[in-house]
Amino acid sequence: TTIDPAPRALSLLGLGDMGAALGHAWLDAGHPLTVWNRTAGKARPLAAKGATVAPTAADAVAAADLVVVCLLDDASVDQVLAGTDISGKDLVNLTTGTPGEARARAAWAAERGARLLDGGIMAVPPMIGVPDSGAYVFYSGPKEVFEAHRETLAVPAGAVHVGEDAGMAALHDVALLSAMLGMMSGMAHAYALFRREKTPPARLAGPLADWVAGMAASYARELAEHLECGDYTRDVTSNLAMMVRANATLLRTAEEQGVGTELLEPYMRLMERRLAEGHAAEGTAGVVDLLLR
Ligand code: FVH
Repeated sequence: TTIDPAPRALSLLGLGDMGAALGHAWLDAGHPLTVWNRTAGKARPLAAKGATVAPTAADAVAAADLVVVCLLDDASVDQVLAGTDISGKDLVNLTTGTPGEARARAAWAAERGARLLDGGIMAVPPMIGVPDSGAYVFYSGPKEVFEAHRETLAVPAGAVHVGEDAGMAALHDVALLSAMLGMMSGMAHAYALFRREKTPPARLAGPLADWVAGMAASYARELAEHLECGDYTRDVTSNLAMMVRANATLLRTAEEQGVGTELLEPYMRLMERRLAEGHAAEGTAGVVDLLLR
């Protein structure tokens, strides 16, 4: 028989909505937890569950070898960790940032004798610590550091290591969030079309969710395949010439319904540019190239 190792101690700095959710998940799983937050009152619910509240960020960092920060942005990480001694620590930064910020933070940590894992959380707070919620975190940085803490990191949400390069987690995170914005803007336009009718919006929800989910899976793969092979016409499911023509129908419908087209037009303009450059038989992978500056 194997005996599960005791849940490991860690420190958590930042108890906003996400930080607090993480803290509750670790406490519920029996991890000894030290917490710190700029606004001290936010630590109370965690203290009531058994967390030790550190009086300063430096004390929180000193309290454990594994230190997790979940703050507003990179500038707040700078402010909070300034004056703390991170030497010998494994620092996990779950603050959303850019790939460049993550790489700079890894170098900054290394100069101070710490090892950094950067993380991008793909979840909202109510999904944290909930089995089967689908929540997960992209991690990047040294694989050995990830492996050393894998069990602890997997308590609040699934843990997925996406590369030794510290910037990879942020790159994955921001790419997915950017795609989500496209989905949100497309849905805003779709509901606006329905808003002009007596049809209840709820009637659109099911078909919209099914359509976007179904299209997303095949479209994401087709784009990746085209970008990898360089032949944007291979096994094309819908060609650019047809799609640009169909865009005119979307615009006429918006006009009929009295709906603005500002969410659709930037993407349509790029499709038209690629078509004008002579790529009628392609799919839409060429739009990706038009974005590269
Ligand atoms: N909440 C969400 O839905 C998303 C889901 C995906 C990941 N994000 C990222 O997680 C980071 C933290 O987000 P959050 O939801 O906890 O954010 P807030 O509730 O606004 O809490 C912010 C915490 O940061 C502290 N803070 C801000 N500036 C400073 C500073 N200059 N010095 C010290 N602490 C600072 C703030 O402290 P306080 O206002 O309570 O005193 C909170 O602890 C974030 O990167 C999301 O993008 C969440």
